[in-house]
Amino acid sequence: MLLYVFIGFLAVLGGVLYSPLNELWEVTGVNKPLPAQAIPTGCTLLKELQACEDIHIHHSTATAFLTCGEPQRRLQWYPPIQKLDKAGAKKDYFVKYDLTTDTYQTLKVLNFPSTELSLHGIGMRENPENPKELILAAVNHRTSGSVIEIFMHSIGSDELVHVETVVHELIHSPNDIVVLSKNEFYVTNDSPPGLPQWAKVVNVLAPPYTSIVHRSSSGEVRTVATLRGANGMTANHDASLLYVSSCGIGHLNVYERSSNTGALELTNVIKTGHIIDNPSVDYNTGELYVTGPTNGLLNLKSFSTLGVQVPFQVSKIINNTDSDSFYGIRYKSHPFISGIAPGMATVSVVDSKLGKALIGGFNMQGTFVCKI
Ligand SMILES: *[C@@H]1O[C@H](CO)[C@@H](O)[C@H](O)[C@H]1NC(C)=O
Ligand SMILES: CC(=O)N[C@H]1CO[C@H](CO)[C@@H](O)[C@@H]1O
Repeated sequence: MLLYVFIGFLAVLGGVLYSPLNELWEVTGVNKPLPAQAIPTGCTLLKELQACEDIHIHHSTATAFLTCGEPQRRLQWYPPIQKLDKAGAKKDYFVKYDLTTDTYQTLKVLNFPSTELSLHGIGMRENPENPKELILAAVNHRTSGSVIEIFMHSIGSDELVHVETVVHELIHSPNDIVVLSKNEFYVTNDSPPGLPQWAKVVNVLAPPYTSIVHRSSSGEVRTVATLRGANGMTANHDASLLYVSSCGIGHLNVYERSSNTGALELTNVIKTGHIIDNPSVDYNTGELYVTGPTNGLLNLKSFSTLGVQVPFQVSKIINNTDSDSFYGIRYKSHPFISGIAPGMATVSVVDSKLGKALIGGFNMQGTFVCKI
């Protein structure tokens, strides 16, 4: 009898959990075949640019900005995945990459008061007060706590000038940034506050306890949304929409933004079927690209072993013009580039006018440069 009750209980539980578990199973990718080609067609691996976690393109000057470091130090210090050996927390660096000539240089960082620069997500926007300047905001995981660093860059120069370090209790586990002006930005927290270390491992499955925080132009900081597994984030060209990934379940959430109050309203959820990270927009077309590993287990292995080959996929998200748009399906997600990377691919950026793409990853031993 007890057995039947137990089986009945399991059946009910299975029914309730079927949909979320099925989604989870899909994103683990253990049942998916490996990509046919390791290095994707049209791509080369640029070995010099390593551990480049986040990339943004300034389309009008065909320049990409990357945050790079050393993959072996990511095994030591990287708070988002519980790597807490402070010996690994040194100086990452910023690179600017010219997409027309395929040349790059490391940017000099001026006025920077700290010796620690452990970079993660970056946000970039033209300065609304001076279009010859770019504002670059970066997550810095200092050993004394994570902060947001704001820099200014004169277009054409090889310098980043530090202007502010933002420390706030609501910005406790920052992941990615959308910057709007020298003062105003959004940031995702990829963990709830005060979560014990052991619990962070299951965080991706947890209820919607992660958040998006807004800092207004007057400096007021508040939480404007909570969601599951908040991670990479980007905005459309006029920042009327924010795209935020729920990493472990492969969803890209679309929020409408009020430019007056900074409030966000969830208007759409796009399902990609693989783990997704740092989304990016090709501002030539408005189309979106999301990148992530298609094998969750190999991916996890790459967090503790250098150079694990991890299959990945870049998906392209476009406006749905098929007949099912009638049923309210506004977006469609398609595979765009797939292959195997030396580490976890976390971001891709595309300039369709130049026919170029860059694919980086926080522990990748190189960056893919692709002709598309
Ligand atoms: C969808 O179309 C609108 C209007 O043309 C455009 O602004 C937007 O960027 C497009 N979105 C995507 C994901 O392609
Ligand atoms: C900027 C950003 O969103 N980075 C994420 C990209 O992917 C890695 C791997 O999951 C995350 O740890 C980062 O948070």
